[in-house]
Amino acid sequence: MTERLRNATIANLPASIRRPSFDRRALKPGVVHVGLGAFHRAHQAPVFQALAERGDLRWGVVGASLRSPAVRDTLVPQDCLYTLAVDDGAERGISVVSVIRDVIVAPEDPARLVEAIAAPETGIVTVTVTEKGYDLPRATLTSPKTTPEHLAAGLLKRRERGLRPLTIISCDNLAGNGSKLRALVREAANANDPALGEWIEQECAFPATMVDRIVPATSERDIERISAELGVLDRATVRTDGFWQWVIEDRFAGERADFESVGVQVTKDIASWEQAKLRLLNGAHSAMAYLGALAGIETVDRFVAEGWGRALVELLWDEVQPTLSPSSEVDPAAYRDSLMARFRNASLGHRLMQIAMDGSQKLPQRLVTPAVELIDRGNQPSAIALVLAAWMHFQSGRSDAGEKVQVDDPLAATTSRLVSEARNSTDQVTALLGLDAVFPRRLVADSQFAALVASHLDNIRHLGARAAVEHFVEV
Ligand code: CS2
Repeated sequence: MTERLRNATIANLPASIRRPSFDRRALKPGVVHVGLGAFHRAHQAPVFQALAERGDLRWGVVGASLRSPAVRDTLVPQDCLYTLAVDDGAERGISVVSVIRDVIVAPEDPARLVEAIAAPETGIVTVTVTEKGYDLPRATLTSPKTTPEHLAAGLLKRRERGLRPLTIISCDNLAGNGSKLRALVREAANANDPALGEWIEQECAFPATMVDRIVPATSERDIERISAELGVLDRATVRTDGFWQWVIEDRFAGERADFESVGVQVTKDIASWEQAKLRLLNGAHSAMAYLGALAGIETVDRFVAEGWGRALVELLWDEVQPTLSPSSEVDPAAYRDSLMARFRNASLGHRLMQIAMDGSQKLPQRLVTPAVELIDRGNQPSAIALVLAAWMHFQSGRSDAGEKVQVDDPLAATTSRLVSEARNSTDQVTALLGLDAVFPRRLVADSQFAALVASHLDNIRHLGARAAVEHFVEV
């Protein structure tokens, strides 16, 4: 199939495919999005699409990639159109998303991204650059490389031109994502001009957010299957689960979208949502990723289809739930039920190796902080200790069956060296708990906790991950 999904081919799509109801040409570029991956295309872009469908045409998206030209090379030949295939296990629906107007590849042309941020029509910047994208600024604002540098350079131009400030919304799975991004942007700005830093602090808004949608990486098979249904080739298609949630802290600068009208929650109590999501959903995901990868299980649904797998997730949740701050908005029991139903969705095929990526960046906010909080209250977090032991064993790059597993992590070279130098489980745990970027000193200093992790690691080594979990869930 060579004909691509394009403006000119939309009209020929089968009737079952949902098409946009608004005129794209009237769409204004009100949003700049940094990090134009599948998650954005399945999460924030459909929200701006829904606003346009309701007649608010201010929020067309200019997307930017800070890494490779791949996304531009996929989207631009199809007029920035793509399909979203929603599959909640029972029902499937495919719709065309047409809200992206243009794609910028920042490393090729950083000035274009800066200009987009500084454009008068821009009112909102959204950011999905993953946990490791929150780099300290290193370059100057005249040759920006990182996200905070691009943002500070764009804001500098806005201030010089007397334009309105922006609302900059971090949509990454970090605790306090808004204030983290604000601190980095301020740092980049201050290095240039402290008055710019002050303007950003006073005028711009960096709301914290909780974002949730499960988005498996698109495979060649998905592209073939969905294109066959469309009758045209869509190389940018994204598959996702039926559930989605976006909760934004009520903190905006200037004009803002009527987010509530399309199902986004705007709240003063963002911390409770963020905590519940990171610790229950993402925490369980990471647990399944390392234990599952060692046990030779490929997907989330296969993991919870095992009695021991489901029991482990429930025990982990029992352990973590008391660390959640009481909230009138989040009901942990109902939340757990809905998560388990999503995990069981077998039609998504959400691969555990996708989740296993970047563990050193993900574990702190998902499981390490709750572990420290539990220890501070006098409890030993034994389920978390088991997951950390699995992560530590996974760093050797071998599954229990001796197969190679890919450790895709910025710290992979270091962890692999530490693992190969360790003489036994205790050594290995001490060495890895010593990684400042992942574990606070408080944890390595706790000899009881280190011993607990080491005993789990011994079990995993000698029995394998599956039997180690079976042993754990029975006691
Ligand atoms: C996952 C998340 O890959 C991962 O680390 O835990 O991407 C998860 O699927 C999303 O946060 C769900 O909202």
